[in-house]
Amino acid sequence: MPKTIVIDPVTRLEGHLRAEVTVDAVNGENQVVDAKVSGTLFRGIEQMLIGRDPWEAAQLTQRICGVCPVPHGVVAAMALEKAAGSIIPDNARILRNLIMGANFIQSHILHFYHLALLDFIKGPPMSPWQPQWETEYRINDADSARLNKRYIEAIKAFRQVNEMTAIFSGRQPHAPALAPGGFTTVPTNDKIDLFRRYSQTVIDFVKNTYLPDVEFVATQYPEYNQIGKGYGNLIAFGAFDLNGAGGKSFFHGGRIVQGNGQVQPMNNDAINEHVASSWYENSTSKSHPVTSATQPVYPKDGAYSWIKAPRYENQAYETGPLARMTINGLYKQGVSVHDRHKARALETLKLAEALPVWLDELNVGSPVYSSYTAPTEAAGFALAEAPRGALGHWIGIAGGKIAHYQVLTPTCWNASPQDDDRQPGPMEKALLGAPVQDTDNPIEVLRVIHSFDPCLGCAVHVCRITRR
Ligand code: NFE
Repeated sequence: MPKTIVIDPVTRLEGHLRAEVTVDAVNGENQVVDAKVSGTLFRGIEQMLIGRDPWEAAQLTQRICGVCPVPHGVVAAMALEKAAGSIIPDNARILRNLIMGANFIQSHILHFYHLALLDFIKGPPMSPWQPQWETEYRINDADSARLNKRYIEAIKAFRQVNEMTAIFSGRQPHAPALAPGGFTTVPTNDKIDLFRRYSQTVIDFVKNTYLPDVEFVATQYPEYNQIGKGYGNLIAFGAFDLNGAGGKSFFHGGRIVQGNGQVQPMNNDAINEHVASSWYENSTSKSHPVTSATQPVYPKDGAYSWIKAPRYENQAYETGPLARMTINGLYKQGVSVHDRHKARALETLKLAEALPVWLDELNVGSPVYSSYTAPTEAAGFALAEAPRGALGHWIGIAGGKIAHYQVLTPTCWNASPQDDDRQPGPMEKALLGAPVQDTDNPIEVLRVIHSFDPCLGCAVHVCRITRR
């Protein structure tokens, strides 16, 4: 008999995700035969920006999320710079790479130790480790105790990485020094020395702790090398401009179709957002972010999410560290739950080792900001990467104010609902076929979902306005 399980909210992720899966016997094994994931909060930031000074987008869009504010601020600034036709000084480009790199690293460490690891080990009998699903945790007591201690060690590690971002951006989260045109703080020898010292600690933590722990968990649950595969369609926009001309990036963008290894070009004109399953006006469906509107309609027949369904040539794509690393030829093992964790950890090391190199390229005393003339009628967009994958901002300016704004986040790609052709989103597809041993404790569903590191705050762009 098929059984439908609802997990609402799915915990240990950012924001609010609801998962509804149907489990049935297939060839004698209970597995997921249908999956729907929903963003259950309203997406509001774009409307809030309408009528504002374009300059404000780099600050306000950072409030979409406390985990990845830096890429939102950087991409918003880049979109306005494109609209204004302005070019930032080299120091600002390097500072952006440094604070974005540190932001990715803190997010990845936080994800593994505080959000994903407890799917695989039994925690101590106290909060915040309990309650946990009543299921078989295969890792023995001694190794579980060792890994549980990491919970605290990882807090220390990512706190320090956040401090690295704050050294150059003024504060973390939500960097005040990040502005269209460049930075409002300057690099000094003291700041550079402190950042360099912290970089070495991070490299050591990732190399000696994070990477071995990810590998160890993978050896204990080898079946997750086969579970959670999904479509095998991977997309990246690319990020970390290395030469100022936009011609050379630390991660280039591209696509891989159905895991065939061949990297195809990525052309943003081929992106559209479907809303058949989303609580938005149907007439806006399949539009490109440069024109698409965010018109809420609730309730709506057939809809089950506040997340739109971005598609590339009307196909669903997974994005994130695994997509970036695979598209850049730096990861070649496949697509699965463990592949997402392993690629994320390997990317963390690659970025941590890049930080001191970029730091050497800063020029103390050289400019960090170029002033520009704010356009009155213009449009611009910027594509880059956030920790969870491909991120784009589109801005339209009329009468000197924001007339149009669209944000396309990584979790919109990954946790998207079914599209207009009823194709499931990447996370929904990855859940199909996942075995579920005990429908009262569907831990396998959580392991697949957490491997994507979803952030629903980003996906629905929620904003809470508190009135005094
Ligand atoms: Ni809220 Fe974010 C990242 C962005 S996820 S964490 O990474 O953009 O959609």
